[in-house]
Amino acid sequence: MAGLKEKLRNKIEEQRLRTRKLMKEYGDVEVDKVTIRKVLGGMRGLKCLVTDISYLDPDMGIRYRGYTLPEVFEKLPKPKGADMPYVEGLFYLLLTGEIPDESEVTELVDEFNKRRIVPRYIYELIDSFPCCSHPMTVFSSAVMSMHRESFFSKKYFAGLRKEEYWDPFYEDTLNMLAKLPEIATYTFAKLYRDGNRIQSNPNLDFGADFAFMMGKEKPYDDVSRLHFIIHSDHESGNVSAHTAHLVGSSLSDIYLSTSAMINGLAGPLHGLAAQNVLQWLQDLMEKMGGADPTEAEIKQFVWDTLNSGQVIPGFGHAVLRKTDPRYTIQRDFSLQHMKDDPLFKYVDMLYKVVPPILIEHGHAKNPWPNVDAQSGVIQWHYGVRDYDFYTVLFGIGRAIGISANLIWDRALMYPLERPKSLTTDMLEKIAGISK
Ligand code: CMX
Repeated sequence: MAGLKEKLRNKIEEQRLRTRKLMKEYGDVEVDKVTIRKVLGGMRGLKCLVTDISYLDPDMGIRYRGYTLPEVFEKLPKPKGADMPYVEGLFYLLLTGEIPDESEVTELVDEFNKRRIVPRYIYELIDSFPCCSHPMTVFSSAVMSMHRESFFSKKYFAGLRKEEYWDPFYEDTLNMLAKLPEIATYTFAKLYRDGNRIQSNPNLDFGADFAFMMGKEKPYDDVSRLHFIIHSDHESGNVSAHTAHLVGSSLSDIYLSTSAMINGLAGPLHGLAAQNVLQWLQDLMEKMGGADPTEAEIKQFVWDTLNSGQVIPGFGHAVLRKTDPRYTIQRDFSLQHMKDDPLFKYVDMLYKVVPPILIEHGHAKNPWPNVDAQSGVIQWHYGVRDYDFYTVLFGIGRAIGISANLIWDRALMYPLERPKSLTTDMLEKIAGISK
């Protein structure tokens, strides 16, 4: 993979000059104002992170390296006969900012295939988990246990110049990403299919191999590519990406950082929402006894959820203020491939019914659907009905984005993250509250 690595090396040199200049000559320029609301409010919106891999526009949604999602899907090369692009091509784009050509993407597909063999102890580790373990726990542990494979860690302790950190980090990253489809599908097989696994096929690309190991026919290969691509990155402030960045800043390797990212993703306000959407939709279906609900019945169900103090899963977002384009892309796919699916019909009705209710409810800043409102329903349609597994699928995608980010973090030699905390007394004093 000399081509990609050399390209990256040149880009790193250029980028280092830019960050060095900013730090040296403009280090004291103010970027944002820190208010008590931001300190107590989960740092919502505080501009204090940097990444060039993706940017989340509140109205337009995510852009990868400046490209909107529809542009990404249009421009990236696709495998023969596929409607969705290579996942490997997306990784190339995130890493370099360039759309790869056919030969560049094929080279990366080959590179991933060379590195895909999963060490035996990973299978044994997965086998050793007690039944009813959540797949995210298993997935996170399996990834973390590969820390022993890290070239970066070994080289660091042998003495490595800071300027060269990114090189072994890059090698670790390719080694890890190439193994994720097999680790995830073995976790699936172990937890839900009595350990009956299908071995990977070295002639397939990332998305097709994942579908193959899940035992799924077409178009599940495209479903997988679509899913991994739209979940890969959402700039740096979300819990999973930020966790990876934070843990990586202590020079933990890619395995430890990715495992931490997976743990952050496993929370119900983040990646677990796709699973919650499914549970919630099925409660609704059960209530309807299989009959098609009227709009009034759906409205009542939404209000009942809100009045019981719960959030409507799959709606709202910390940054977005319009319908998530990741939702729209999945909706378009569903309209093309599964428009008569009963659950999809529910999702479509909710798309019309929920936003006005959330506006009337008056709490959520964004009443529109997010990525999770739709993703689980597609998986359900294609027979992946063990919905605890949905967040693992999100995790594979997110690993691709955070990997590109972490390689760049190390390349630009970003320091240990260490914000300062205050006490409540101090905040009251700053506010001028006298006791
Ligand atoms: N249903 C009901 N209430 C909601 C809501 C929803 N879908 N979304 C937000 N709210 C409420 C919040 O709970 C909060 O209530 P309080 O003021 O009573 O505490 C209020 O609206 C303001 O919240 P916000 O600023 O609009 O949203 P946050 O940035 O705090 O939270 C998110 C964002 C996604 C956690 C929230 O919208 C939510 O809980 N949505 C449902 C879960 C979900 O779909 N998560 C997936 C997110 C996608 C991703 O992981 O990328």
